[in-house]
Amino acid sequence: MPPVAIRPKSHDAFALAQTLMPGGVNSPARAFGAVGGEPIFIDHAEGAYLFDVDGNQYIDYIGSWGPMILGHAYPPVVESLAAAIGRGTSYGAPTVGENELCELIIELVPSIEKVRLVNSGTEATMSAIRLARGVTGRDKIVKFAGNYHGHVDSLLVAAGSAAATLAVPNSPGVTAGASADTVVLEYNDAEGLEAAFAKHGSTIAGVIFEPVCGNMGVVLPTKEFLVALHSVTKQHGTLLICDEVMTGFRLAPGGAQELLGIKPDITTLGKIVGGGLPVGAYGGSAEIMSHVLPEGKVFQAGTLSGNPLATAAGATTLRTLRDAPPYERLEMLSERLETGLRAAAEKSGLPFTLARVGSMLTLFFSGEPVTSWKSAAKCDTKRFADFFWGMMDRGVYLPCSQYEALFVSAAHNENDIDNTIAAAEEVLKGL
Ligand code: KE4
Repeated sequence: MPPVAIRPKSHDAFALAQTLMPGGVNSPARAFGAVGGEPIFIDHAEGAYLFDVDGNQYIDYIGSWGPMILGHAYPPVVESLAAAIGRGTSYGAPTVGENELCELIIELVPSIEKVRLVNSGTEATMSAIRLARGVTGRDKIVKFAGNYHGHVDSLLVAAGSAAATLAVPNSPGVTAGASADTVVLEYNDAEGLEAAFAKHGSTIAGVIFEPVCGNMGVVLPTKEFLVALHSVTKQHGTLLICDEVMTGFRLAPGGAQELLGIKPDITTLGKIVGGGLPVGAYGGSAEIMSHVLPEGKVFQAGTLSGNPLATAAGATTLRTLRDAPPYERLEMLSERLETGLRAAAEKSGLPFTLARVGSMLTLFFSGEPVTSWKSAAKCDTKRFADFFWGMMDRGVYLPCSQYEALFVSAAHNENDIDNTIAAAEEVLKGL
């Protein structure tokens, strides 16, 4: 369904952007490829709202793809940046701000004793993979179809057929060599995992997984899958890498590992940890992290890692989540949204399933529960695109793909939720 409201300034900005940047964007997810139409250019944001360059206001459920758990332009974060910016923006030397952010991460994330700050979730997962290989001296890495860990060459691979598959690259430029040591399995397939380890166990350096998936839409792990992840990695001396870039500080102060009792060897973080500025992190036991240069020999570096502005925004965000936890409010608002969306979808008679964990939610246009990439791939993405634009034209900005999670923030209120539900009722009955 093409957008009804016209957005001339966004249209013009996008026309120019396409002459400057590939596809007119700096990250492909923003190009609206999955829903058609043209991306909307944002002028500013505040609390739960986005304002586009044509003056339209939207209730925001992207939250910058996760970071904005406290809402946009959260005053304490703005104040911390204002205080920091006059002191210089980057020194290339250690700062106490890095100590403060790392102390908060170690305090909040159960499995982390030592942590290294980087600049994105991709850098975090890339470094975690290298660390697992460096610690174990092994080459192979296991990942799961439908799990996204950033644009790391060895993780940009599609699942092949059969249980334990040597992956094939699914992006030009990713060489067969780069993905030769990547084994791709089915999420929530405990038996397939055990079979892969029976075959390759002694050569597997690490298993990386999303503890609650957000990148095929929200998919919860089964208990059996979590048990198998812990048992096979322990049994074979493989490191368990919990990718909490999206779930970290989102589902609980200690992320999905606190909520689900997961005990990873390495945790990767991003998004919320920077409060909307570029921060990623990876951490684990002091022993494992002692392998990272300059303490150990595993190389990793970054000019802007631990940047004073980013650590100020990140530390203020984590301090707020620790001292004034919004999780009860997030649960109340998110449950209200789930209940309303479920009722609206039921009233429409359309096939759907809905998955939610805390303030992460996905309405799937499929009558079959989504438990892995195989079932996720059966969704009616055309119908999702129509739903997306119908909501957008009613002032509700959803993630622009069926295979993403919607995020509720502490800045949303009951009125926002009820307006979202009312819009969904209108749109769904017209699909
Ligand atoms: P970044 O490099 O984009 O900071 O993080 C990569 C990453 C790693 N791990 C998980 C679980 C992630 O979800 C991500 C990034 N998430 C996507 C959206 N689902 C970012 C959006 C984008 O690519 O623009």
